[in-house]
Amino acid sequence: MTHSINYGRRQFLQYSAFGAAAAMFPELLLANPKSARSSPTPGFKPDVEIEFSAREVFVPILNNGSKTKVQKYFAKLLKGPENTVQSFEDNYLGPTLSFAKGQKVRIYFDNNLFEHSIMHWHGLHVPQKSDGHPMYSIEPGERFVYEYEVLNNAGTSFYHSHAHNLTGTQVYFGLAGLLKVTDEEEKKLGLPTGEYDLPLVIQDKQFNRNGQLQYVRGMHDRMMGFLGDTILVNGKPNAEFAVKSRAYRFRALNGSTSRIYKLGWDDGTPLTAIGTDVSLLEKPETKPYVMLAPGDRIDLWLDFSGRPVGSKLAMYSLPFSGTMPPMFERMQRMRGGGQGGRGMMGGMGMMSGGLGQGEKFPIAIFHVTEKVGDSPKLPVQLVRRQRLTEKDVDNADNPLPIAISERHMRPLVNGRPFSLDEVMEIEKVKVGSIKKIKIFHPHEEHEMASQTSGHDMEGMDHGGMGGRGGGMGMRDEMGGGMMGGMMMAMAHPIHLHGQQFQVLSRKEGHVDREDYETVRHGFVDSGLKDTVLVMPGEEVEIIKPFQDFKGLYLYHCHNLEHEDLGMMRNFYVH
Ligand SMILES: [Cu+2]
Repeated sequence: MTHSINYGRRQFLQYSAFGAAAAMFPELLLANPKSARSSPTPGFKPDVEIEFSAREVFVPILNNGSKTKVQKYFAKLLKGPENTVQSFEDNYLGPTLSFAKGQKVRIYFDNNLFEHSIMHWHGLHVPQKSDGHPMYSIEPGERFVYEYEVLNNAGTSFYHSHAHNLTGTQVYFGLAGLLKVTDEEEKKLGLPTGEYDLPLVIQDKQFNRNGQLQYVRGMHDRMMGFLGDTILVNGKPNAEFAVKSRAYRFRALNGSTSRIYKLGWDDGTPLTAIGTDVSLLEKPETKPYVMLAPGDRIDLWLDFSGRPVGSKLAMYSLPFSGTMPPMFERMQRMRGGGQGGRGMMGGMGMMSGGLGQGEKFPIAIFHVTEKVGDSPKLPVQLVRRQRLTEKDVDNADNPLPIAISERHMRPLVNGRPFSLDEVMEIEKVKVGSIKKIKIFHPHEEHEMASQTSGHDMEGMDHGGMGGRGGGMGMRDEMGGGMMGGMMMAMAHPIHLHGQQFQVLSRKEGHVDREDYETVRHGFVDSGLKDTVLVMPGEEVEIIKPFQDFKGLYLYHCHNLEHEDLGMMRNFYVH
């Protein structure tokens, strides 16, 4: 028993003691949420107006003549600068949007799917009604109108489906696209633009023999997360970029539902990050590799200056371990791994694909095809940010909890499953405040169950797993649904809607030292973020402002299978 475990448990009991029974907020449930926004606000004068629709189409993804059924966002620019919408033919990815800070944006979303849907602006700080909360999911044939001012600084965000219970499915089948924000501060830096500013949207898919997408096949896939065996970059397999001998900005987005990437060059050359999630960094950071969890973005400065024409560099997802339960990782190794490989476990239908979490595989090849004389220089200083400290928060000694636990094979946050409009005391936040939030894993669940039964914390009735390695035997993995504790032994990318946060501290959990060493140097925690990867047992403290807007803002696991299982809650900003 380590100090950190005791600490986590004590904290959790403390929270549950003052946590009142979950309360419903009828005033939040609008008389009819679906009609919340079906027409534009007369007083809102947009600089940019875009008509979005989502529908099923067939596009060529694999280079074998087949076409794959996908769900795709289409966009038509009604008003605004011409470069606002960049669409892709023959691709399932939604158009890349380019917004400028200060622009007022109105978006019409027409749902032409055969199921409900709603769009979420991941990373943007927007009013609650325009955030794409699943309570606003609209039915086929319906329209939703978003209106917001771009408050964000320059950075890389994205947009994707946040449909109630269908987020993972719809994102997997294609409903996502990149969103860039520019501002004056960024323009002065002379960073690469135009053809030298490229997306690197990374996703893993599973295709059947007919070239059709396959998604989760059962509870195991949902719990452990879906892993496809085909890696797509910008919607295509076997990605290769023809580049000139100069510097580029690549905006890497992990658009996978569950796969974590560890980006690095095959030859050991370090990587330089200039931005994370929603914002540029204060200074470039050079890392041996960078970790990219589902929902994360990292802006990379890739400099091919001095590389001879004809040279090729391979970017890989490098091997790592410790993000999955040890038994799961052992089975992956037993299976033999390798892209497309299917061993014992694959044959038993235990794994979603032939490519395990943390295995090494290529992401993209960069082929230097042209020599050019000049290249922009990497700025020493990027942007100036006022870093928030514990002095800025009003709850330094009493952080808001985000506790990761599970019950009956369902992952939970703060002990409760998702509910569209339910808020606990600990989830109420005064608008304008700046809060410290602690993301952690409570332990000794059975004890907590006895002490919190009848209160608002569920999910503590899986006895004695103690997380990673503690009594997790073959029986848990293999024996008919006895997978209790597995969620606690997994890494979870925790995403908070609304305003961006900064990471204050990480306290290592119970991941083996050797395993943690395979990921440790890849966290870029210095920038403003909206998603943070929390390793098993790890305690991550963040500082998040809740300014400008009232209403319900989600916080959830961005492992989208977990999200759809209900690993999501609301903060009520009031
Ligand atoms: Cu999760």
